Amino acid sequence: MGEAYFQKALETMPRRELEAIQLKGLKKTVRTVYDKVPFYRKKLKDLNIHPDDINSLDDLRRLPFTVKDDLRSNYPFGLSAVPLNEVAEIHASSGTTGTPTLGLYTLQDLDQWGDMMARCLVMSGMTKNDVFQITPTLGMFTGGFGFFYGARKVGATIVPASAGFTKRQIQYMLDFGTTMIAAIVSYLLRIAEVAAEMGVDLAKDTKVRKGIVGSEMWTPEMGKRICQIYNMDLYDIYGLTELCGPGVGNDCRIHDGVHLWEDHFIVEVIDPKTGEQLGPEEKGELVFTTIQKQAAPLLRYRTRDLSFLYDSLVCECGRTHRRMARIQGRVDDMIKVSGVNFWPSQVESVLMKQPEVGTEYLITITRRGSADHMIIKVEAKNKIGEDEAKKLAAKLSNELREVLIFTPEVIVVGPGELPRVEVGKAKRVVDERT
Ligand code: DLL
Repeated sequence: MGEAYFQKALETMPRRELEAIQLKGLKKTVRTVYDKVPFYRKKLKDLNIHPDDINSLDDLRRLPFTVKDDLRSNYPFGLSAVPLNEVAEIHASSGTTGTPTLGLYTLQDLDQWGDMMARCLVMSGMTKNDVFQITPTLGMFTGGFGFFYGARKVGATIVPASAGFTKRQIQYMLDFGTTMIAAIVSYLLRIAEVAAEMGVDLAKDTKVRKGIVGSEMWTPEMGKRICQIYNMDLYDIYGLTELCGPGVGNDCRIHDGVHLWEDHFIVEVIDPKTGEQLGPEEKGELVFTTIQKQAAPLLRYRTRDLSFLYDSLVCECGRTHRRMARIQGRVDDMIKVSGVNFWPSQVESVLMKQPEVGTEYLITITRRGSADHMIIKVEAKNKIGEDEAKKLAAKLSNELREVLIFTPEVIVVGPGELPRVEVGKAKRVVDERT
């Protein structure tokens, strides 16, 4: 059987055609926001840019950035380009503090979101024959609905379980014969624990063989563990509320980078400090310009997410849309301890390589006197004695020093001792210095 696509012509279109779509969409978007969104009109006028000045994709560089605070200060509808009676649905970011950032959609936006999601799901192996369990919340969070709209288009059997009630989730999997599951990454670990308590072996007793996950950073090492527990293939789906929700991109069966839907977004990578555009393979902050959205188009939206674009424009799967490396962290996640900068993903990679270690960890940064101090609490995979725990902690501390350059304090605790998250994203870093 050949490669399956949801929209073959669009997913495999020659780059030249793709770029023509991008230029047309860019011109239209700049024209729309200039005419309809006072915030952008002012910004463009201040920079002396008129929509007629956009003649090539290179002109993108001249456009102003949009940042999260612009969305907050224009909350709720200040950046909308359509009247409220054309907004068909509203979603909000999952953050628990501050003004939420919104996702606004016209009916056409919803339809296109469904298409992008369907492309991602088919890319992750979904067919009409799948029983698809959606474990992210179906509510203000974009996760649940995104998967729902996509799966509807593919025609799979949907189990819209939504978040939480883990025992019940597992029962649904068994009763309905779930074959594919969507989740926030850390929730698959929670399911695995509860399944073990219930005496359910996910690999043997369920039919779940495909997973599609995102919404938080995860390392390949963590992915490997999840695949083993479930005996499944795991796909990485990327997205954010401001752009549409999940479905901005997805990795294909080759599992080498996330294809970004370039007929809907123009992607750039910039140096987060200077705002300068970076080249392929250079790591920096992802910036997206929407080129099809009606309700809330965005120019050069700074995501704070860190990654790099692949140089190569060809992929064995036949898709021509550019790939990015999996998300490596967020600009704001970078932690500075005793003058050394690092990302939590570096810690996760080291921990998950150790077979004696479980999947839960918590990084706490405090001050001891005037110095920074980092404590990493990590669960052992199996019950562990005091001496053994100390030995393992010393080993981990040594391994971590190799990547962090300083020596963190490591405390190994027993399985199940660290707090769990049932609904929403895991919190793995606590900075007590601020
Ligand atoms: O988390 C949308 C989503 C739902 C994506 C379900 C995938 C699956 P927000 O709550 O607005 O939207 O959070 C967006 O989550 O800027 C990234 O920092 C992070 N993120 C999303 N997908 C991934 C991923 C949803 N695959 C923020 N890998 C983004 C790493 C991800 N981080």
